[in-house]
Amino acid sequence: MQYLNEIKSKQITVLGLGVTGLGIVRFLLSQGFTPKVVDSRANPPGIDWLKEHAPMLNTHFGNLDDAALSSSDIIIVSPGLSLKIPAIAHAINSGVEVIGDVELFARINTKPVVAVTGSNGKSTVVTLAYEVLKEAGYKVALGGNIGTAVLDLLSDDFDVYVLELSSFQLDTTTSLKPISATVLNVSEDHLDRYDSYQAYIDSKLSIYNSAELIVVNTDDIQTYPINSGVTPQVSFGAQHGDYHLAPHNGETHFIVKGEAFLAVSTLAVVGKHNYLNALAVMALLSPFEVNKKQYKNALSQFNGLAHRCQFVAEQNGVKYFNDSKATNVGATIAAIDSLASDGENLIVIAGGDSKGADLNALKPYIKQHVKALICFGKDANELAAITNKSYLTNNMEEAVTLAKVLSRNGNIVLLAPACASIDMYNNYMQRGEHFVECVMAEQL
Ligand code: UMA
Ligand code: ADP
Repeated sequence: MQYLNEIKSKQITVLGLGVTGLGIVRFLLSQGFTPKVVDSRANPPGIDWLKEHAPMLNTHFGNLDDAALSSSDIIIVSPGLSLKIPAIAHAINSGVEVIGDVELFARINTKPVVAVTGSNGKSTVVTLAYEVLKEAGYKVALGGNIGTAVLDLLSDDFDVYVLELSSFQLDTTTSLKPISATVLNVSEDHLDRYDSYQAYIDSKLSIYNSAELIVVNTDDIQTYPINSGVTPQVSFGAQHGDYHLAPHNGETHFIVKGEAFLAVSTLAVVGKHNYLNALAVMALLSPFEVNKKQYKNALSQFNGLAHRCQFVAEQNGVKYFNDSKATNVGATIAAIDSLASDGENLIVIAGGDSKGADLNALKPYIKQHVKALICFGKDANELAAITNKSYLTNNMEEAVTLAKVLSRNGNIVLLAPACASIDMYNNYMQRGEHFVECVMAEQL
């Protein structure tokens, strides 16, 4: 913790008091620091914790322009805040060092880190990697964008950290040296925060800076580092790469460096995207000692995460799936791809805040596999305009009722919004739970 000694006398501001901010405050307090705590909201989520556990800290809740940010030496900023916010940009221009919680973690941590970013599949991959490492006997910590602030995890007890990193977190991180790192895939997301799609991609690719092993996706050229350099690379992909899929003894297998390793049916979760996620895990964990039996156990016990293509119920021969976590176009395409069968068997419920994405990429998938696209939420009109199979509704209740009317025996009703939920819900979990409630409500 030598770095902490170096900054003992510095004026530190924790900017943002959500999950990340609380993690930073707790960590700094445990190390004897008394940071100033700032949030632009009058009542930030962590305010009650702070009042109870650290009432002595200097705070400012409200307009950031009045927070005197430029008088700090170091600001540790939460990922939900853009560095372009004028008060933050002004502080940076005044010479204040602005870093994220992952950067502070990286400056202190001495244990190996497996780092995962990408537009889709991050939480699935980090959770499966965590389960595999645990099965292999490692003491492993799982955190980052998946929901646990990294500084809440810092401890000598762990052998390895598996971290999900968002582009927002990568934007404020420069010192991380992962033992292995991947950009799983890239498709449009968060364009309300970046100046261009390329800026978003560049942010993702920064995960490779200083990585010891780079894991790329042969199906997505955008996941390759811009400067290939000398860092060792391994690859995964559906048909090509060190880790790929191929038939063996009449069944599709995970192929590891030319050898059939395990049948894909070993994995409890289905869908081609999940087979790719499992390949990514194998590539990322190649620096670790994990045998076939340990993989078999972990893969067969992994039932997937809630709100990701989750089966809800079957009613009158119609199956209902909740993929509320499909908050961008790429995830909705993956869900349609993995649930579609011959003909237009899907009724898709979608909409919300598209975050500035181009929704047209959905068109061929809707054309081929979707019987009806039921839209609601902020960008419903824009979404409905991509096909003549669309219906506009006002809310989830209306959307599910209409789906029940339109569906026939053998159809699948899929909530896969291609949009964020924040226009109508607190988060994607609440949206998914509401969908399940509506599905289970009085049957037609
Ligand atoms: N906010 C303010 N004023 C402030 C601080 C925050 O208005 O002063 C707003 C932000 O604009 C944002 C919200 O509060 O709308 C939450 O921001 P935050 O930075 O306080 O978020 P945390 O609670 O710290 O949670 C963050 C991640 N959230 C974001 O990046 C928006 C969580 O990922 C992550 O689990 C957590 O840190 C721990 O690492 C969530 C997420 O939605 C799941 N991530 C995005 C995604 O996956 O697409 C990137
Ligand atoms: P993230 O943490 O990147 O949001 P999740 O594992 O939570 O990823 O999955 C988010 C959404 O993306 C879900 O709708 C899921 O079905 C879909 N998904 C999961 N893996 C992939 C993948 N490899 N490619 C495309 N979509 C995926």
